[in-house]
Amino acid sequence: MEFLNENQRAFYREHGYLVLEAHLPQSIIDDAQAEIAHLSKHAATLTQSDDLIDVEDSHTPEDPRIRRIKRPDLQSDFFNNLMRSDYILGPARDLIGPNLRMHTTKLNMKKAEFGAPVQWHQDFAFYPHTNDDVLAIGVVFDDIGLENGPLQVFSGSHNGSILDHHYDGVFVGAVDLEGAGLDLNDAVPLTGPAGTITIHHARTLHGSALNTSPRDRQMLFYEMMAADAFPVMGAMTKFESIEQYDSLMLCGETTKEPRLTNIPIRVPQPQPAMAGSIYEIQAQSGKSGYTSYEEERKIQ
Ligand SMILES: O=C(O)CCC(=O)C(=O)O
Repeated sequence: MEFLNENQRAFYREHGYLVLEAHLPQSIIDDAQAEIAHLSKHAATLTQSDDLIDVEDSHTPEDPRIRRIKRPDLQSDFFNNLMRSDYILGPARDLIGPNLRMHTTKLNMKKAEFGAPVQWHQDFAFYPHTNDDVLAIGVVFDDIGLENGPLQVFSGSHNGSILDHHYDGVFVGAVDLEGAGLDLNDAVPLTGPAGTITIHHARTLHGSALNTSPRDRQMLFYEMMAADAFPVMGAMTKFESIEQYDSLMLCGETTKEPRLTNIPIRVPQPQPAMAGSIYEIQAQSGKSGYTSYEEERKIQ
């Protein structure tokens, strides 16, 4: 093992998530903040989302409001190098083996006062694969507490079914907690100081609230899988050709022999009219939405 001890691996297997507090040094956090400020400048030229940046509904060029920086690995050598570093790949290899392929990357900004919620969902509902050695590593660039929209997870949900993410017969990427018989108060908030990383299994049910606090919550997600996990037809994974797919290898060896395991899947079809970012897809849901963490849980 490179980073994780057996207890941490067992915790991930049992609960479907893991938090490594203060995993990154301060120098990386400082450089990341500077890089985010640099990439954010583009928003002042936008009236609507484009290929680089997803903006909040209340965004204007005069008062730029960024919801997400898309594909930071493509926009920034810094974030590309961080993804390929042992800080990120070490724990991933300890959990799902030496051969890793990237799925995608995104930097969810969740800015102070207005940062958008992400409705409850399982990543595997968006991209079912032939096996579930699929995970997301969240890199925390601000201190995250209960007030600024922490990622929340349902412990052990990775061992259950893929829940209904449809509304009116269309895939909307969101789960109705009540309908699924789940109690919000059972969700675990993943908090920690800047430099913390979170790891969640692709079948783990998760979401995060609106950030009404005066503190930003900037969190980058590196999503990846074992190289022998292949997308199921109808998944929202980009698969243009085997060459393109192999260009996503992060480390180890690729394969042309997908590993099939006995896991539940659902296909995210039919797709909604607007199949852009998760925010746009979930906006088409009539399912009950998030307010702030405090309002949700009726706490002060
Ligand atoms: O930003 C968050 O808190 C959740 C992100 C997430 O689950 C997603 O973007 O798919």
